[in-house]
Amino acid sequence: MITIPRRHFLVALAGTAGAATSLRTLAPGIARAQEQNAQELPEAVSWKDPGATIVHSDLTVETERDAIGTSGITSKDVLYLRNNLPSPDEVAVADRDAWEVSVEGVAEPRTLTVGELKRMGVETVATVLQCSGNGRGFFEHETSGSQWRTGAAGNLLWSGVPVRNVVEALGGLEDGRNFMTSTGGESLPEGVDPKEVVVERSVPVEYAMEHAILAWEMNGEPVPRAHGGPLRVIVPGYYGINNVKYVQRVAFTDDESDAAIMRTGYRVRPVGVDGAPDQPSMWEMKVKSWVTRPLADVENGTVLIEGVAFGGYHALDKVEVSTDDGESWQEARLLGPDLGRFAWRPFVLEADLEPGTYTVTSRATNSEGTVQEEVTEPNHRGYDYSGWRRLAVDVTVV
Ligand SMILES: Nc1nc2c(c(=O)[nH]1)N[C@H]1C(S)=C(S)[C@@H](COP(=O)(O)O)O[C@H]1N2
Ligand SMILES: [Mo]
Repeated sequence: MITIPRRHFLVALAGTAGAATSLRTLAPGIARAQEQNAQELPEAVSWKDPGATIVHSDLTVETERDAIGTSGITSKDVLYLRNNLPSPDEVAVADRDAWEVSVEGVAEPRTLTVGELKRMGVETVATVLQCSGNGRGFFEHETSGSQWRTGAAGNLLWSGVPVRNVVEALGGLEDGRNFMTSTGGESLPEGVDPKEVVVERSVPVEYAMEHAILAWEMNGEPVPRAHGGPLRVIVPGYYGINNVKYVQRVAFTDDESDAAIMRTGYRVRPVGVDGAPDQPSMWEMKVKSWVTRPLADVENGTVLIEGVAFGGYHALDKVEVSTDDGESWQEARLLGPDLGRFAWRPFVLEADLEPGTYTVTSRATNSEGTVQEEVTEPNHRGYDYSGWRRLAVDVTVV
């Protein structure tokens, strides 16, 4: 049996999925994965582009690596989907302005409609939305959960009211409120302890007061139901899970939520160790980048090597590209407008390449001077693989 190094397998997979390659020419594992990818888009997101997405399950859809373009904003048609539970049904979001959210832990706690929130102020922010498990498929240890490669991330424009405006309108925070705890509006399965299944996340209150918004618009349209409409919490710079969709309760609390998804879930810990509240929570994102194109063979001459880069919690400073597996690096050119600290930036390096095979990768640096890691140490749940070595792609120039 021929063993393909895992990275090459993944690259081959990314490059062939969606293409009309004969299944017979592929290794059995790749063919199997391709058959899985041929699964139809779930009904809730049937409007997405089937050629640009990989369906992992009814609740999880990934963006194809080369479907991220160079314009900087991710279209909803290709954006990944990650649901823990089915979204509230259509009826619940039919009248968007009537959707209600209860606000607690303020001087005058109240239930507000989206219509009322829209009169409290508006702000627009561009953010990377990235699942904690993005890159899980690059870890070598066995991990449960979707084996995402690069496609559980997008860069979106969100409009909504700053959390601070809402707090001010309701008389300010009560004393001792250390966290903003947001609860998703899904109906929970019966016969299960709600604390075990509810999507409820806490983030530090000072950060929420500075940066979080309650968003009703995404990329110039009402937030699609599958992506959290009518109302979604956006915590720029924080991992996807903190961006609670169809939010029905925003509570300023003394302590972090005791829901499983906060208490033991999304905790970074060594392989084999159980989740516990004293381990780091998946809050601030790391500096990261990856090459998106080319993934298939290219003609020799000038080759445009494209990708995306972001600073995570901090702003992006620069991104470099290597065509020799990390031996040497050249600074890439950032494309388009700078959409701020929390956005990603497409990049390009115009490389003159002779025929041959090149191991191409990228490495970003944030405004604090932190350089994207070469290798991500294993963690139990396989969170955020960001190591540039395994994110590399092999490009054949003919
Ligand atoms: N209410 C609710 N919010 C949620 C989730 C969910 O299942 N329910 N999933 C979280 C996770 S794990 C991620 S990565 C992002 C995914 O957002 P998207 O489906 O819009 O891409 O939403 C987060 N917010
Ligand atoms: Mo996620």
